[in-house]
Amino acid sequence: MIRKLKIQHIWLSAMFLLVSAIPGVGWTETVNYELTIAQKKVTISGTTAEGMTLNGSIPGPTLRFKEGDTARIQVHNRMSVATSIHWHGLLVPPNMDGVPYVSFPPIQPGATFTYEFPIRQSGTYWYHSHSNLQEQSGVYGSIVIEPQHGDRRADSDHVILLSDWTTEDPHSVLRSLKRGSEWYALDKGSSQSILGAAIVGKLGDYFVRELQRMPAMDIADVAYDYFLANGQPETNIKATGGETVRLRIINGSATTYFHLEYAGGPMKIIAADGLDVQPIAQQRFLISVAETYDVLVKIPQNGAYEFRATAQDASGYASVWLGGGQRYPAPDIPQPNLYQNVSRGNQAPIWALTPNGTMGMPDDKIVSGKFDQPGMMGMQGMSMTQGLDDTASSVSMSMPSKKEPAPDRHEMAGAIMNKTPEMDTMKKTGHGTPDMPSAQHQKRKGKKYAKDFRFLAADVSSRKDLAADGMDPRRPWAPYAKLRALEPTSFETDKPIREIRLTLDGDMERYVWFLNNKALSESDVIRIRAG
Ligand SMILES: [Cu+2]
Repeated sequence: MIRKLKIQHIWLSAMFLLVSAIPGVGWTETVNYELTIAQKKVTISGTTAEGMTLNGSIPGPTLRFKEGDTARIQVHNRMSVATSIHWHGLLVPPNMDGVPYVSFPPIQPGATFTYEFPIRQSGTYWYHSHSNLQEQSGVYGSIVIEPQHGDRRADSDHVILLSDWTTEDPHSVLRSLKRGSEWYALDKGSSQSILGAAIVGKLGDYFVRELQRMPAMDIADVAYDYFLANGQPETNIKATGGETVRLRIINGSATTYFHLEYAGGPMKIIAADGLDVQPIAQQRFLISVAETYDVLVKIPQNGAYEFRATAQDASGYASVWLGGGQRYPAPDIPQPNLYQNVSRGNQAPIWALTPNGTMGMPDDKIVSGKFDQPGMMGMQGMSMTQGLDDTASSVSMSMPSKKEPAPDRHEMAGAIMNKTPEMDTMKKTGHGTPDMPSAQHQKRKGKKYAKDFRFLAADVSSRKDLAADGMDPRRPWAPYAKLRALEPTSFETDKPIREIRLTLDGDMERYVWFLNNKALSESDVIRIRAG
């Protein structure tokens, strides 16, 4: 009898241990959502266009969960075309990832698909259609996951979902891009000419670029009608003076990078892509497509202060006013000086004309597709950082429209926070300071020059205030180099390291993209071995 009791006791303890070891078990809750995707006419600032809505609106609803919950989301397709929803950044089983033809068959017109998966993380994420160009048409929304044990860092918590909006059919946008014309550049005033280069004193850079047979540089390829925050070019968030507000900023745009700034003071970044980071204060920083940042801002005692997301090409912006009363706008961001060549110091490889030059390995190896060279790093005595740096540089040079910073070397976002000698020079040369709200504001609309036939009206040289990306602290790169994880993330040192080279390249005229000299459509899987 005693013996039996003891066994029972051990059995129960084992059960208890097992149950507490599985996160979520014991307090798991199934959270249900229904999303209906439909084709609908959408009016933004008085302009109506064909859109795709989630539960009747753009963006779709914010899906809220708590870590440990089970998500059960029914997606109804009320459109005439197949669709899908992908949960960006969520750790889900492969068949719930929502990538059509890869993880599941697309959701056919009239059909319903039920996603069900455990919520194994917390933070700010988003979801979007993974079919054709539906994301550009409006099929996206935000995901907020509370941590298991709560978070008391802010008095209130708001999502700011940024996006870009064109009244043009996205397929016609893609056709224009593939045609390689200057249509959008003329439309938004980023076209270039030899005369314009002379006006801004960059004739040298102009000729170098022409010699490289490179098309005129641009920051963004599409001219948008509007940039949106939570579906509107301008919106309000209720906030009280003295409050600390957590803004969950999501870049749900199709192609636009944004400079973010809050007129009420610096933003403290506390999380990036859903993961908590060591907090850093930033006055202005760049958010790339599909990224999320959580920031804390302090609301000043009186007034409405603008949170502004300016498209990187400075063709327009979205505004969110925090608080009420007198309005304090965020400052304008200077237009990009597209005539200025990006520094070529450590980017020499990309200017070479052979694969050998661009990829740093013999041509015959590249031709035969032997990119994967285990142990190459050791042979060349390259450090991990150098490798990363070079990769980042070649990405930024071969695709100027999607610029990634080379960590450390070009990163200048911090300069804006602490006044530097360079900023004094800037003042002397007549540039404004970043913290001075200017009286004249950029128009919110992206397109504005297409109907203006004045000589050079659409040329970069006719813009008043120009600044080069990464070289002028008023146009900083993304803050990656400054972000630090809360826990160590480096590789275990006793594991063998295998380097796989991926060279991203593109033909900007034809708008086709390459991985290791092969068109994206021809690229194969990358095989890796366990361990
Ligand atoms: Cu995504």
